[in-house]
Amino acid sequence: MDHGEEFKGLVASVEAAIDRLLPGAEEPSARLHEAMRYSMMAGGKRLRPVLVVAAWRLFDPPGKADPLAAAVAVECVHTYSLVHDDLPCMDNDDLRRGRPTAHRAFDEATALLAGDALLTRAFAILGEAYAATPALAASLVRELADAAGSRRLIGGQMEDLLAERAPGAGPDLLQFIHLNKTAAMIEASLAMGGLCAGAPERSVETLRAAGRDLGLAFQIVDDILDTTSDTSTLGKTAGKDARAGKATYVSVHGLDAARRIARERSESAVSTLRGLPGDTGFLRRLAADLMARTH
Ligand code: GRG
Repeated sequence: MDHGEEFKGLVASVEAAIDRLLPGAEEPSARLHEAMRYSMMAGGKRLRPVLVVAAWRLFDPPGKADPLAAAVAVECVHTYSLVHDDLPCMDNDDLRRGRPTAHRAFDEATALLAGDALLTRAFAILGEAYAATPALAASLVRELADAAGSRRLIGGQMEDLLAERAPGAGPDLLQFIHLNKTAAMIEASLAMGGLCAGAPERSVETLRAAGRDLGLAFQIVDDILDTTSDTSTLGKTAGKDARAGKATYVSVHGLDAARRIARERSESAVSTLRGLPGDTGFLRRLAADLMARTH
């Protein structure tokens, strides 16, 4: 099957599961549920949930668990982080996924609560969907909580905000920020797919390692696109990083070196993926597509 069609098919099954697993827009509090759905159904590339399902497909033990609930949980946490990141106290952005940000479409308090509720719903989904396999439920909760917690996603975001207030970040701090703010959730997505499939721990570790490289490449590409692309193509405000004096791979290393480092990370992810069983072609194509965005 054509790679693009395969990606679209996975996105469609993820989006149907999102619709199924989120509270209905009319359920009280209707305004809160409407805001959660507004941000979750706004489109977006759905990279992380697709990674969950793509990793899960690599392994074939009998009776493996359905990965869609885990995929939705990852997308809930990712979307909460975007909603909060866009708030006036953080990045103060008006546009996300090609639409007004949640606090512009609703109001600041509603956006804050919708983000909180998406984060909480993620863990409720894992508890509900994997109740029949408690060990799996526990390992999924742990994987996602570690990736989203103070040592990873939130810690990366904290250091990112601090670096903005005190410019001059060097390569080590930049790497810390990107490994945690971005790569952690991509690592967790691949690992959670492996966990749902009952993959052996060494394969889950290989998935995390590939996710780390893919996540770094993804963030470097995001930094590059912020300087080379435009707002309507990105669906979010372009050129913001430079205006905010942000530490990015482009500001710290320059555009050419940023492109080279992204390519190296993507190639490293591809070679790590080759160490896994099953057909890793789809995941390797995803890594290649990611790099194609910078040309
Ligand atoms: C508020 C705890 C907290 C964290 C925020 C996600 C994030 C951390 C900040 C957003 C800004 C940013 C550039 C983050 C890096 C990760 C990234 C590139 C997110 C955007 O992911 P995409 O491009 O978005 O996959 P879509 O909309 O396609 O899902």
